[in-house]
Amino acid sequence: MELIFATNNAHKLAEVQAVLGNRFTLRTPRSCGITEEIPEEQPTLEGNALQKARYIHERTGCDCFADDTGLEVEALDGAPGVHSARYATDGHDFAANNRLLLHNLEGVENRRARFRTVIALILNGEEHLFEGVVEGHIIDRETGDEGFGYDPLFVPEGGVRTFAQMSTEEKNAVSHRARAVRRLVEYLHNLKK
Ligand code: ITT
Repeated sequence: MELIFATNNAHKLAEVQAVLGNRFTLRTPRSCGITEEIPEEQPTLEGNALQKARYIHERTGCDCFADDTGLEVEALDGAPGVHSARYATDGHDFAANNRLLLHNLEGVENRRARFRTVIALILNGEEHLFEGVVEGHIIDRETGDEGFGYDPLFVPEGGVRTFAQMSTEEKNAVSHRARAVRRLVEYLHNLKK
């Protein structure tokens, strides 16, 4: 089965392709001639995931899905949340975002946080949402070189290493995104039965 994954984030693409294996062929917006940044202007992850998927569907007519993800920190009332990409600056400046997060958590004892992914699928013109969550905590300095975004600061529940100290396979065993993708796959498999 072929699906367009409405993302410009190469890290996400690699993670999702690793969960899907060779049962699904993922196409990128770029491979369909869509090179501009896909708009995400909604106040919720659900709204943004739908906006991104609709943007691609309207332009291609193809089955597609999008992922919107936020890091929700308990002591910061759920921030950066839907603003995770643009927490510190207008762009996707991972280092600046991480610095600001550490600054805002200085002296804060409660380090609990979670990643939440919402996937919006448009299949035969119908919209479906899937969610994946991983609980964990924020450590006090960046650790590890793998992954992207807030990975060097996030340790999933029950572990001692950050996502940035894990291989894609290890991150996918517990991550928010992999959980949402597995729900998507389960849905698609059940359709075929
Ligand atoms: P697309 O919209 O093109 O898919 P994006 O990078 O803008 O890519 P999101 O809006 O979903 O993706 O993600 C917002 C930010 O949250 C992202 O820029 C990262 O800083 C962070 N983020 C998302 N998923 C993450 C993950 O698995 N690990 C660490 N940080 C993540």
